[in-house]
Amino acid sequence: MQKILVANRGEIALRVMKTARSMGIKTVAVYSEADRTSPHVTFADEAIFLGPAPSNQSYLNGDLIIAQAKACGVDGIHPGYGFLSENAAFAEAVEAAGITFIGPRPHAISVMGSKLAAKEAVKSYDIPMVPGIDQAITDVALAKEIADQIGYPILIKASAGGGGKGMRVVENPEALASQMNRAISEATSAFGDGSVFIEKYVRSPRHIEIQVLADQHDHVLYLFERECSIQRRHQKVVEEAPSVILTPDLRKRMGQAAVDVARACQYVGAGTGEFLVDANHDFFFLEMNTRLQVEHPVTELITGLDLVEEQIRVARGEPLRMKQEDLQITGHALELRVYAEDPRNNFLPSVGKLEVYRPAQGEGIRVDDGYREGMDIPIFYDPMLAKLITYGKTREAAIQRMIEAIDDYDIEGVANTLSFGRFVCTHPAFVSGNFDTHFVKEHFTTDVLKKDNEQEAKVAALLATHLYSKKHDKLKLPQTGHSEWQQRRF
Ligand code: MV4
Repeated sequence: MQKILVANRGEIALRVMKTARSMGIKTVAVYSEADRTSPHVTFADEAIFLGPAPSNQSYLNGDLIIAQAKACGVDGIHPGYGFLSENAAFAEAVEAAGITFIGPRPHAISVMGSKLAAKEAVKSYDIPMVPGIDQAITDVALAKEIADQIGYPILIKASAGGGGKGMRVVENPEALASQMNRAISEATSAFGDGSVFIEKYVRSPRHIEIQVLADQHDHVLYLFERECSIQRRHQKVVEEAPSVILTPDLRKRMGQAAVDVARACQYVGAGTGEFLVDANHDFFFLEMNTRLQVEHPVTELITGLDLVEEQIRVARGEPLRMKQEDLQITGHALELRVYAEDPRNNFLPSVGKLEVYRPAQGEGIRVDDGYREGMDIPIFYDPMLAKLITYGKTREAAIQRMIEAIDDYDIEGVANTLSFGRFVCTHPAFVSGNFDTHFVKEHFTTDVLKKDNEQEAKVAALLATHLYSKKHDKLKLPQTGHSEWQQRRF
């Protein structure tokens, strides 16, 4: 593979190109009107203009991207995450154009893109799943029967859903009919597919995902877990590896389950099995993400692997160079997603100019970002500004580094979630490791940041007074009537 086009923007496009370059592979960027001056464009060996800022006229235009890739002699396309990364038709069209899609086969993408198809595919393996049905259901009477068997509370989910869209908790039989009808109409309008199914609702789960890596020669490895329970409305905020709740035995069982999921769809490349873990430490497979995930760096830091390099090697047909026994967890890594959103104002997206932008740096700190000081943050895309990743020998050390890095990070001009990240990393429940997917809802109010603000304002006022009086002393003229300045000069 001589030349790779990255069909993405921002931090992930840059991150993929850095590895490609380190492997001696030429890089091609694509960009929209809004991204003309972006680092991913200036970094690349070649850059192709796609069109206007809106994604459907640029980064989602698969046909245009493939045509341009062919025209400039690209032999691999890396889709990053989001955009076309989990689009089976795109992966298919890339292959049909004689270009290698750096990711799984279209079959795996489409099977795992449907939750019901995914359940069907893993049926013959012994993978723990939440009690529920694996068929779409529209009949309320039948749903009532099934719900009675499963036992309340139940959860209605959309088969085509993602990010919690179309999910509804039903606490009792009386609420079932109306919730089902709402879920069906929501799924129809959001995904064009009204298929819903029913599961037992796990009340306070932790969200643990397992990274897998598979080659084209039937080898599948698990690269341990990421703890992703710290979310706000299905948007991840802090991720970490390893998880405090996994014992070596549970890690092995979940790892094996994720490997089986990958085998069930003939997976190739880097993928992620999503699981819920309940208070009894029972785990349930939910779904598989068939892309490189935003939070992959924490896995890289604890395993020492470069996941993009592994993706490229596997796509070239190379067998994996390591065995499961060769892999181990070293240290602890945290990732904070820094969003251009205002945590003091209900996380309202904040656009504008990055007047000041100085990322934290230092030992044990990695920043994956795609913006520079002076740039405008476009409104058209995901609001993530940067990923602040810290590493330490222990969880405590990684958390301490994160707090220091947050304090070192300088962003002005655009409201951002650094302060929210600080709130999480200093919260006793997070520090103790005793939290679940309800952490943000349970512990965060805007007031906690306002208190932080008040505290900072007090410190600033004290400091200002102190500096003022110090300066004042110095400026006092000596009794002689000659200032120090005069004495030195004459
Ligand atoms: C669940 C669940 C409880 N019980 N399924 C949300 C997104 C989707 N990927 C799966 N989700 C959930 N599925 C059952 N049977 C709770 C969630 C859930 C959740 C999962 C992971 C991380 C954060 C979450 C927040 C709320 C609900």
